[in-house]
Amino acid sequence: MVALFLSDIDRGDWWAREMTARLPDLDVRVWPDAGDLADIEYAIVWKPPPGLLSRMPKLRAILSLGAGVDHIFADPDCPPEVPVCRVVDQELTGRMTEYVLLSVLSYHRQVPTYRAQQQRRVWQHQHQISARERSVGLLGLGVLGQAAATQLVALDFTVSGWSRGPKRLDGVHCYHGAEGLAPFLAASDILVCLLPLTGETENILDRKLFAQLPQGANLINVARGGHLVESDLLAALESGQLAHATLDVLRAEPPADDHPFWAHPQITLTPHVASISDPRSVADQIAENIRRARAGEALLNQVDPARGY
Ligand code: NDP
Ligand code: OXD
Repeated sequence: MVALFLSDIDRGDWWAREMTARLPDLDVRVWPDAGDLADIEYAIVWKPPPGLLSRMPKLRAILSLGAGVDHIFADPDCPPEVPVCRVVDQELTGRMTEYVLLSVLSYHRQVPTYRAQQQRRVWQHQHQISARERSVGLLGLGVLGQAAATQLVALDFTVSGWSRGPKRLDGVHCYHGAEGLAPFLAASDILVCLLPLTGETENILDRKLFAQLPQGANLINVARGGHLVESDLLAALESGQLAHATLDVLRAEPPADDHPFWAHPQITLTPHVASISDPRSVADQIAENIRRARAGEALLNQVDPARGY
């Protein structure tokens, strides 16, 4: 039983240890030491180089190292007959919820304004509204969007969410589909993007969308850089349509040295760390999927390639 582990951001030795602790007969080869690709039955991957997966004739499952699978479907030669599974994990969900709460609370309590004041040596109160008066909109009400929404409701924010299909969630104003987008945006002082990157959602964070938010809204993008039209964000910050943006993900990671986001006073960047998969918990479901694939059982968290998530 042979698995390939491939990621340029995760520690291969740690993952291999966690996998063989769960499946002692698994031969885990850490890329680029793959040996003969014809041996590989399971690919545990983050951003596999295009064309590589199609060179593994015995491949039985492609196991994403993250919740998103856009990095797999970006490969036009990804073998269509091989199931693709994503990560759904309590630890990963908890970390994302922490990041969203941190960023929302920072906007709610006007941290960017006070930081700017400090730089100018200004000691001045700003009027503070209550959480109930602050509306937070979540683009995407899946595993991560729902978890964040629940905690924001618990903090008494006014919370809305937007999804593809209809949803009912306690305390959350739920909108869906193209017709639900405009009323959802109009009710989002703070907009959090937690959508998967698909053909339908690419470039969704654009000038047209920003114009439908309340003036001076804040943006938190923790989904994918491909959702954001970067030049439209710069224009919206310049015009005051948006006050500030927190970006954990970018189209090119890391951005070029001369990228305007690095030094922009209204942009906070983090290096794609909102929620990193921890092998100590995520290896359980990857091992379970390998066991299931061997036994011919249905896999956990298999995605629909037609939907792209
Ligand atoms: P899910 O698949 O559970 O949820 C996706 C949500 O997006 C669903 O509510 C879905 O609607 C909605 N959606 C998808 N397409 C559309 C559309 N065209 N219009 C409206 N709504 C749509 O994903 P997760 O919550 O687990 O993860 C979301 C994303 O977060 C991942 O794909 C990944 O890119 C990103 N991520 C980023 C991390 C980071 O560290 N920055 C870490 C982990 C994930 P419906 O419910 O109707 O299907
Ligand atoms: C993920 C990510 O998709 O870390 O899990 O971006």
